[in-house]
Order: sequence, then structure tokens, then C-alpha cells
Amino acid sequence: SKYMIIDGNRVDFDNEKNILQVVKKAGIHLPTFCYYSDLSIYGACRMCVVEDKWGGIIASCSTPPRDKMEIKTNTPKLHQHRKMILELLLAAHCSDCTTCEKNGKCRLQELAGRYGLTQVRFKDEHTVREIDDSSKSIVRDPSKCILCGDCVRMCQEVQNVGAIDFAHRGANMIVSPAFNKKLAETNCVNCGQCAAVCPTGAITVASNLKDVWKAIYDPKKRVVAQVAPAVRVALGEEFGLNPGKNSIGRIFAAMRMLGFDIVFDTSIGADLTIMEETNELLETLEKGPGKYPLFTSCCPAWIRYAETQHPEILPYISSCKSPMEMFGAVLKEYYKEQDEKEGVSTVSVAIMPCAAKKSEAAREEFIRNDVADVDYVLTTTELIRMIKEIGIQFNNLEPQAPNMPFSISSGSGVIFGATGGVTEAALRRVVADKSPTSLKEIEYLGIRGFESIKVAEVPLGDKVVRLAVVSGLGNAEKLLEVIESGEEHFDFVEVMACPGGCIAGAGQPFSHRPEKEQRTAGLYKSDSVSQIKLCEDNPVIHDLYEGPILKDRTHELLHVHYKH
Ligand code: HC0
Ligand code: SF4
Repeated sequence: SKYMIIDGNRVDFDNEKNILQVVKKAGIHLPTFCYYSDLSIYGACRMCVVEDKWGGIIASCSTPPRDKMEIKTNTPKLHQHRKMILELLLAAHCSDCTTCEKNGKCRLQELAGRYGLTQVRFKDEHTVREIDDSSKSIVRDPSKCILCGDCVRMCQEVQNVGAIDFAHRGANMIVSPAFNKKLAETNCVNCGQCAAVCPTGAITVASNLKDVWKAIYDPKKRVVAQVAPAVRVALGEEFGLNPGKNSIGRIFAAMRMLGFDIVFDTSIGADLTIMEETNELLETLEKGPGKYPLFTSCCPAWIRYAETQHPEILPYISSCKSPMEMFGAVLKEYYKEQDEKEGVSTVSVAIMPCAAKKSEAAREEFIRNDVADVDYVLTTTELIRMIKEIGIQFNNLEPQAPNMPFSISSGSGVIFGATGGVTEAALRRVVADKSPTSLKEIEYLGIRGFESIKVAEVPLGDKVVRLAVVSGLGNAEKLLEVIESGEEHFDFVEVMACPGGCIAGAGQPFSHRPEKEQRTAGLYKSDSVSQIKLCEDNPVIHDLYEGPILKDRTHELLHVHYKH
């Protein structure tokens, strides 16, 4: 086989795209700012350099490995080179690390520590630039940008949005929306994937921690929270639990210690969504094949994408509110009378893996008579912060159950957090045969997993239903192309904006592919051990439809017409 000599040791390789990956195989993680395996190679930061046998310095990310090539990763020249780059970056960077949103998570800070930089030889030349906090989801602080371009490539290559780009030249170069616009005025869909890859604090997910602490400390507020499916399989990672370990019981326990009055599981909302969305699916099938399928509506970044780039498909997107908004509306109604009696008001908080949910919650369509269905959205990361701030020993907590009366959700509601989960849940609801064997067959249709576009066909009565599942907006664009050209026909299409679905949302702890896979497996595992697999078997859902809140009001509380 082919091999390289790395620091005197033989390392075999075959399909590795670049030297960086072969070096990784040798057990060495070279420092990088601008390298992500899912993005194109930019080679701008020059931190990942190695030395060839003639003393030449090469960027390992942009050089393919060659058979019998000899390189070194640790030489005086490389040492000096990397330190120099770091010092130049630090000289051009503001140094308010202790008050930075990214404190403790910043790659620049980490590498400065790793290379033992205690002083910078160059004079401080950083420019103070205006912070852009126009968006409800994303904050841009260009003073902290190191021009690695990760955000630009993520937004363009993976999400097909292109809301941000390099502007100006030389020392004035910055990353910014075109024409120096505010992010909220662009076609940004709030997915937050730019923030997920930003190595510093230049792009971060907006925080609502202050608002939520204030509500918690206010005795006149009833703070009612819901926790999204994907949060439970990722939050524990920050406390040393394995990715995928379901810690929903501990999350509930921790939240009560933090002062949340009442805690629920968003999976109830997901169960409601499937009840409603499958009605629409059956109607679509009844009408017979048209050009467009029924598109799912639970991902707010996908909704924004359709609004800004494909208005022609808006009539075909399900009218269902997202599970978060459905449940939010139900909760506000549920506590209304009690609030009046007790002279308090309910504040509805949602813990989400997502940046776009913050913008979704603020949309005018979800504010009924001046009351928002969901008042604040906190990311998984923000909840982690609260737990750490108070000093709760998360791993030692005894798991707790959610509050009554919304205390039971089905396995269908939990798998929503993985790409393909909504589709699988919908299929379970529409198939005639609900035996374990039939549910297993659905599991093996090919709608689980990380493939970018998944397609399946399912017989239903005398028809065959064609389904597609995509995650990542760039993949959604590819699918739309073949739908619009008439090349392919589908009846149902699930879109989630983040590659991999909600488990890989921008509000989660940063993850690579292995963590994403483990989180996904964790969700499927909690489904496989759950006693109730189908939303229609959930007694809570049953009671809701029979009870006073939803009686004659499903349209008002569970559906939405976007005003765009
Ligand atoms: Fe998701 Fe959801 S599954 S969008 O990814 O549909 O954020 O986890 O909460 O609303 O349930 C996120 C996750 C949710 C919603 C649900 C859906
Ligand atoms: Fe682009 Fe998403 Fe970032 Fe907006 S939030 S700039 S769409 S990557």
C-alpha cells in the first residue's frame, strides 16, 4: 500500500484527501483555523504547515499525500512559523477574552494556550468594529474575526444561502453581508451553521439568558419550559457523558433546581404535529399527484429559505406550526385561567438545539393578542451555562419526570430530532398495519442515516407513496431542482436545514460526524425502549383533542399562515 514517512514513522494511506488527514492517522492533530472536512479547502490560516525533506513549508490541508513522501510536523522552523501566525492574529484581535461569549471555547484562545504564548511581540493593531445584533438568532462581532472564511463557505457551500462574504481588501478586509447590510436585512435563514464553525467569537448564537434568569427570579412569573428532542442526547457531553446518552430525566431535575417552575418535553408537540400533518398528507394523496409534494414545516430555517429563495413552493408547505409553537400555544391556553386566579403570568421558554428557533418564536404569526406562544428560546449551550453557573453536579442528579398533565410522549415524537424522524413518525401514523414487524419495515426503508438525500417508496392502500428526506439546505436545493424540472415526483418531503437534523443544530455543543452519529443512535434507542411508539396511542394527545383547549380550535392553535 501507499505510505508516507511522518516524523520518521511509516504511515499507510489510501483515500485520504490531504496530508492533514494522514498526519491525523499518525495520532497528531495539527492546529487549524480554516479546515473542516465538510467544506472546501481554503488554505488561508497556514497553521497546519509541515516541513518536507528539503526544508520547504507546505500547508497540509491543501496538499494531497504522495507515496513515500517524507515530512516532519515538529521542527524549529514550524514552531516559529506557527507562533508568528498566532502572534499576528492576536495583535489584530481584541483581547477581552474574559467577557467574550466564546470564552473557553475559542480556538484562538486554545491555540495561544497550546503554544504557550505569554506575550505578543507586535503592537496591538486591532480595529474596533460595530457589533451587528440585528438578528434574533445570530450576533456578528467583526472585531473578533480572523478571516478564516469558515462561515462564508458554510453559508454558501453547505446552506446555499450566501448571506455573508469577504468585503474590502488588504488590512480592511472583513466578513460581512453585502453592501454592509445588517444580517437581519439579508436572506440569512438563521440556521446558525456559520456560528457553529466560527473558531472565535466573531459569529455566535444570540443569547437570551438574561431574560430567562429575570423571569425565573420574578415571583409574579410562572416559568414553564419545554425541552426539544435533540437536547437530551447532547447536553450531557459537556459534563462528561457520552454523546447519545439520553439525559432528559437529569435535565428536568437540573431545570427545577435552576428555578423553572414547570418542565415538559417538546415531543408532545411533535406528537401533535404528526396528528395534524398526516391529515394533510392524506389529503394530498387523495388529490392525486401534482408537481409538488407536501413539504414539512417544522424547521424555521427551511421556512425562511423557502420564503426568500423559493416562494413558489410556499403553498405546498404544511400549514402545521412546528412542534415547539404548537406546544407553546397549548401551554399558554392551559395556564391562562390559573394565571388569572393566582395573579401571575406564564412565561414560556423552549430549550432548543437550534439558533433559528429564536427567530421563529419572535415571528408575528406566533403572537396571538399580544401574547407570544413561546417567549424565549434558549439553546442547549445556554442551558449548559446555567447549570454550570449554579454549580449543579449534573452527573450526580437523580432523573426526574416531567410535570403533569403533559407527561407522556411517544417514541415517534423523540426521533424528530434526527433527520428522517418526522417522516418515519408520519409513516407510522398512516400505514394500516401497526404491528411491530410493520414498524420494523419502516425503520429499514432507508430514511434513517446521514445520506444527504434519502428516497423511499411505501405502498399505502392502492397507492405507492414516494418520500424524500433531506438535511442541509444545499441538498434541499438539489432536490427542488429535480422536482421543479419534473424529473422526479414525490408525495412527501422532509427538510431540516442543519446537515444531520436537529441533533447537529447550531445551539448544541460543537460536534463532528462521530458525535452526530452517536446522538442520532441515542434518539433511536429511546424510541426503541419507549412503551408508546405511535402518537395516536399517546393518552395525553387523546385527552388534548377531547378536552377544552383544542376543541374546535385546532386551526387557531396548531396551524399557521405565514405572512412573509
Ligand atoms: Fe427540532 Fe422539532 S425536532 S425542530 O430538530 O419538528 O430545534 O430537537 O424541537 O419544533 O419536536 C429543533 C429538535 C425540535 C420542533 C420537535 C420539530
Ligand atoms: Fe448563513 Fe445560516 Fe449563518 Fe445566516 S445563520 S449567515 S444563513 S450560515
